[in-house]
Amino acid sequence: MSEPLIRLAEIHEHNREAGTFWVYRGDRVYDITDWVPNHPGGEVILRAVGGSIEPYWNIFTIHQNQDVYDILEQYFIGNIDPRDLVDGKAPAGLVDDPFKSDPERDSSLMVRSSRPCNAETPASELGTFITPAEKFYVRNHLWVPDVGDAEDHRLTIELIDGEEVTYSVADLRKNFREYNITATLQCSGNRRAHMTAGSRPTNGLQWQIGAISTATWTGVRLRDVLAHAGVDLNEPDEDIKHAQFVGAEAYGASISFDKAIDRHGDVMLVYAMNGQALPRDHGYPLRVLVPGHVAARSVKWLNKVILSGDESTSQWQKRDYKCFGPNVASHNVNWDDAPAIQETPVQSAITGVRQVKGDRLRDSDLARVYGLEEESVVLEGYAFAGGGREIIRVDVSPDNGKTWWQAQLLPHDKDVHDDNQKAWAWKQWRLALPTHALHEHFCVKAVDESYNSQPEQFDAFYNFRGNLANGWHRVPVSSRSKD
Ligand code: HEM
Ligand SMILES: Nc1nc2c(c(=O)[nH]1)N[C@H]1C(S)=C(S)[C@@H](COP(=O)(O)O)O[C@H]1N2
Ligand SMILES: [Mo]
Repeated sequence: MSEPLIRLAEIHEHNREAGTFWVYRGDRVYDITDWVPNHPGGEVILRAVGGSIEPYWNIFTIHQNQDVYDILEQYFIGNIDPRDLVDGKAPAGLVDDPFKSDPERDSSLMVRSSRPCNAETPASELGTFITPAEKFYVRNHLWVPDVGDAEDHRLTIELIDGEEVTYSVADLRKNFREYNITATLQCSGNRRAHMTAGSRPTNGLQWQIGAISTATWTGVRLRDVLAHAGVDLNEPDEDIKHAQFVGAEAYGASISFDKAIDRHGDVMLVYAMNGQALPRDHGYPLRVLVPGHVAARSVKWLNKVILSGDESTSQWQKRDYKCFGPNVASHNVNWDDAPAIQETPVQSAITGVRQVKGDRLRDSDLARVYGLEEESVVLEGYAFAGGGREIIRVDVSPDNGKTWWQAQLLPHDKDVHDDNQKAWAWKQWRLALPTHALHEHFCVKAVDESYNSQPEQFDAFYNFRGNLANGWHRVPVSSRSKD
């Protein structure tokens, strides 16, 4: 054997106190020092250094995947000395399960990884304007922290001079005006599976169309709380450039200070969702809501807001949630070359395709709206743009892009925006087409009020993390269900 043999005692020395970090899996040893700053799961990886990664990967099941094994192999440095093996293996050990107090989830959610929980809203629920809280997609990087009594939970605001002001959730409720904002949250990985299928493999959870949902959120405005804590909103200290948010489990992210205090930005500290207390998965007892921005900035289980000259230093601000050119890969990326994703581009998807005929067609308002008499196909879906930009049009093609129809944008059950409020929520759309128009693939693309739209293909927009996958959504004509 040409690989060096390494004693377990030597591996143990390369622990989190050391400058270089080693781990083992089976009888193979890896020096992962260079990987640590690139790890999508952040610094929690340091828990395993100096020992076996297996008990951690049994818990963080997201790693039980060939792409992850391939990354690990790049750092191979040798085998464990057989003198330290029992039945050809080194001991894996036991670790405490950090997910043991995670909540129960609705069984209809489509689970992409169970520990941490990442689960998408089923297509059947994407066709309604407000997503029921228990069907709202869940995107957790780590475990759900157990924060105890909601009203006692504390939020600390750290001002630019280092001074801290603390509020309980009860203080927030009592001292500030309450607002309701209906807003869509979309994960930057929504539709990543389509980028993979339409172009090349991407790292990350392979979400379909359901890493997006909409709720009515209740809470107070961050700008009001900052003003109370001592920030001069009219002439703020020029050194303040960012508002950083820290979650109770270790997650963190930031937004620009301008967005944080924008009178029309509607950044909120929310404690209720669809009229009920926030569910634990969605940030109980307090989360930030940053409407119009990628959902990664809406930090859950909020502990702290830090006003700063700098962005959050977290993994999820600095090393992830960025898009690079199609030629850039995980081995040659310079993370500092791109800004963190904040506002998001136009997105749309087809959530249902039904065939309607006979009495059902005559009884529906489709016949009246579209003048349809013969057998028809009804398509439904959503369209959404970041930055509060309104969706002005949804174009649907029944023949892979040769001919186009405009979908009907559905009115919402209640009027969600007042005159000054931006378009923070998605639009539901519907279109009925005569069956003779169908050919191979339906496609959809939406257009926002700035006339931004979506790319036709994925190749030219490929990025190795599969973020912001918004190529035209295509579904085979044959996928229609009979009504
Ligand atoms: C050398 C060892 C490791 C490698 C190569 C590795 C690799 C990766 C990769 C590629 C992902 C992204 C997966 C995806 O998004 O599909 C990931 C995520 C993650 N890893 Fe690791 N990992 C390692 C060790 C660990 C350890 C020991 C822990 C915990 C103690 C850990 C915790 C996590 C967590 C929590 C995530 C989720 C991040 C997210 O949801 O975005 N990892 N890891
Ligand atoms: N504290 C904390 N906040 C977080 C996350 C997290 O893992 N921890 N995930 C972020 C990401 S990437 C997304 S897409 C949204 C998901 O919110 P949801 O689970 O309520 O749908 O929360 C964001 N806020
Ligand atoms: Mo996300």
